[in-house]
Amino acid sequence: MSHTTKASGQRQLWHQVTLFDGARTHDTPMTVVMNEGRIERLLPSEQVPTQWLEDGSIAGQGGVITPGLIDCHTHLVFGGNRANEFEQRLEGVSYADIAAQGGGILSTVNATRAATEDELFASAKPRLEALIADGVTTVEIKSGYGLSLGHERKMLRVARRLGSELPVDIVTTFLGAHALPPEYKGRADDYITEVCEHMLPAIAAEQLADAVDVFCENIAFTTAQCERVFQAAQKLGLSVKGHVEQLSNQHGSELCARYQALSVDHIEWLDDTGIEAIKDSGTVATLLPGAFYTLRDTKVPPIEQLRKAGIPMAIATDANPGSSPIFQLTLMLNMACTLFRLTPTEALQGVTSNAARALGIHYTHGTLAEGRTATFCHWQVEHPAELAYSIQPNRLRQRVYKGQITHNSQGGSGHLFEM
Ligand code: DI6
Ligand code: FE
Repeated sequence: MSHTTKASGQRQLWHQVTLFDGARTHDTPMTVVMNEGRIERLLPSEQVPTQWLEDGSIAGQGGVITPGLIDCHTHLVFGGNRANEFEQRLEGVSYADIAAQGGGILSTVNATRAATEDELFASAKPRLEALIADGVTTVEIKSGYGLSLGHERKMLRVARRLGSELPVDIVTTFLGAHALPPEYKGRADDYITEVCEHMLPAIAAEQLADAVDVFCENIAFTTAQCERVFQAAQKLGLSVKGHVEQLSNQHGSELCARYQALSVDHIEWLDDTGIEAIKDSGTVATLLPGAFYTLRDTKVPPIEQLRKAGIPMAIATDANPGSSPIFQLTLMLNMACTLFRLTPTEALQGVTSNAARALGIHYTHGTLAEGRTATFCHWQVEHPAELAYSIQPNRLRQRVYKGQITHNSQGGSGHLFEM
């Protein structure tokens, strides 16, 4: 068999689709051509050679194509759940009060420490499958509920294993500085020393983490303590990022900017000085509307200022058992628009190109372009804005991951498009 025959035999087309490529929505009907696992061409449908339509197979027609979605901030691996605290909060106890009473993150730490690797894998898998069914093809997963080398390592191994067993790219982040473990009560600086001198080097040596995160907050670690973690990460050549300015302004964003952090996450309390600092550092502003919603926050991140400063904005689920028990990224598109007033285009950039940037993988992920690995979603909607506009599951018609169709459905009850 000649090479040409083989190549054209494998050509698959998504014809006359509305294309959002990660940056913009094309205004003419487009055709996505896949060949040997790559995007061979992205071209206006009217320019598709007739021969291709005859030879190649039409894998889809009509609807919308976007890059595979990227959830760039999750705590997907954890033991137990916190439905009891949900009830407490409904009775008026605050998230910070629950944390101060030894609940919150620490109750998940207890449950995570008690779980085996297999148990953590089994509980995380359906959560990841929910994201996958919603069009997600890359997920960042943080540690941070182990808070000792052994348990943090266990979490990160589970994250890596999820990526090897399911059709999804997993990016791992070491979040040893998430909360103070009970055995270090009153000795936060000593715990940070343990993180910097023992845990982080061991995790780096095993290549279990792609980046390092911290929780810089009055209920967590000080800016000075977070800086020590960043210094240790920098020495090991690992990129950093931070949970900053979520509940108060600790100027964590300025710290992040000084260490060229990949992203500053939450940032409800980000002020002008913080914006000025991250403006030129290449740092992405990651918005987590699910946590804002769950905690019934009222302080909205400074969207207009971020927009004016040209700072890229990403959106993620922050999927975790406490402040954001949410495993649906398309719902975050809606919340980013409804709660934070992003435009649907900004929201879509936030789960594609800008989310890739927040993970430092934008050279390979988050944008559809000729020559790239074919990882994309075919949606049963007529315009990309609909993905943000309505809250509706089962709109994913096909999910293509690294050239393989890993999901194929008619999507709900309607049959909008002819195959
Ligand atoms: N901020 C968050 O939103 C999560 N961690 C963090 O530092 C919440 C974690 C939790 O409540 O379990
Ligand atoms: Fe988080």
